Amino acid sequence: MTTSVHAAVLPDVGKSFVFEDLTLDDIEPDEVLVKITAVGLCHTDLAVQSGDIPGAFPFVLGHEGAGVIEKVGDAVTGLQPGDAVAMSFAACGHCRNCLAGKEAYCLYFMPLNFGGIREDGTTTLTDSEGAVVHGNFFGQSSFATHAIAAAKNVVKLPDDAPTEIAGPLGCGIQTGAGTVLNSLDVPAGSSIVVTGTGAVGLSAIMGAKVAGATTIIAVDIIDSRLEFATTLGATHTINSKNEDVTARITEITGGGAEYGVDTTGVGPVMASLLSSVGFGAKVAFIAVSKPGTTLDVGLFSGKTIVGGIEGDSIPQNFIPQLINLYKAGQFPFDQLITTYPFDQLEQAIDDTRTGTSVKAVLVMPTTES
Ligand code: CXF
Ligand code: ZN
Repeated sequence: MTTSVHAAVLPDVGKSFVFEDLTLDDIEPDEVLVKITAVGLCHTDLAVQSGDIPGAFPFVLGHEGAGVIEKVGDAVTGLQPGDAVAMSFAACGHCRNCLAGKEAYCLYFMPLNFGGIREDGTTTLTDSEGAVVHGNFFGQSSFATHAIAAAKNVVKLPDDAPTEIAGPLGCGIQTGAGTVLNSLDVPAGSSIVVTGTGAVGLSAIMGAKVAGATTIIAVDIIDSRLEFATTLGATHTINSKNEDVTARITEITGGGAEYGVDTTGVGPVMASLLSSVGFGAKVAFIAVSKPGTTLDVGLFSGKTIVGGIEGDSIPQNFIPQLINLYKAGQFPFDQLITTYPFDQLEQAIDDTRTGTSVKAVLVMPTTES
């Protein structure tokens, strides 16, 4: 049976979202139908809108969805209608990287998450004229009242989890925290620099505090964000508009930090991070850079650079861990979130671009299903 959904459709690159009623296909045996409760807005949605990452148009974006399962396919085990879930990225599950437990590096990550089609090439959405609208963005397309996802790409939430704000755990928040806790595996007592204090950077800072890093340096150009970073665990802040980043970090750490995370994707910021870490340091670049961005690597001998995806997370393991840390008061990700009604998507985008909101979450209207 198909489902009528209300969705925000991106007609093409550079256009605004248009709200439309669409028809969502029936699920396949390995899929679930999720009634979306709320969905986070991630900079990757905006990168597709601006054309910095290619997409398939018209396209329903949204990839930080959380909600309640309405229907499960015949082959699905371990999930049932009524389960609260967060949705995460799509991975094929059978390529060499997936088989090695590295699903964030699925060889088919880009087509599965940005291609607008299921793995078997079919599409899931049509408009009122019967024309194809691309869905399956990050295996979900959750800027809509319902979404289809492969069962393996959803994470069952504990009964007392905050479903309304859980969606961003599936992308931005796991990316920041996971980069520190999984990709870099930062040890207690170490020093780390995080450039950019958006949702991903602040999640990296919270992750660094959880890891027990004792020198956590936040770099940004907005003083209010740096102050916020301090409340979440940053021990030092640097406004790179006013201060020499490398000189300050060298002074604070006595010769260069041990770990670095760039969440800006801006060439000169990444270069300053590279020159601010010492020999033996490990640096993760995790933002989407604008096409044409160049990086002056300087003298990076003795340093390791990784281009991480999704914080090397295995969402089914990592998201429940983050929720446990949240419940223990050690990972207050709720403080990053500003909620908006779904129909205020454009306002949420404006506030995200201007920095008024750190992590916008769009809450779906409550209706009988
Ligand atoms: C994305 C960024 C672009 C590459 C794949 C992962 N992260 C999430 O928004
Ligand atoms: Zn994202």
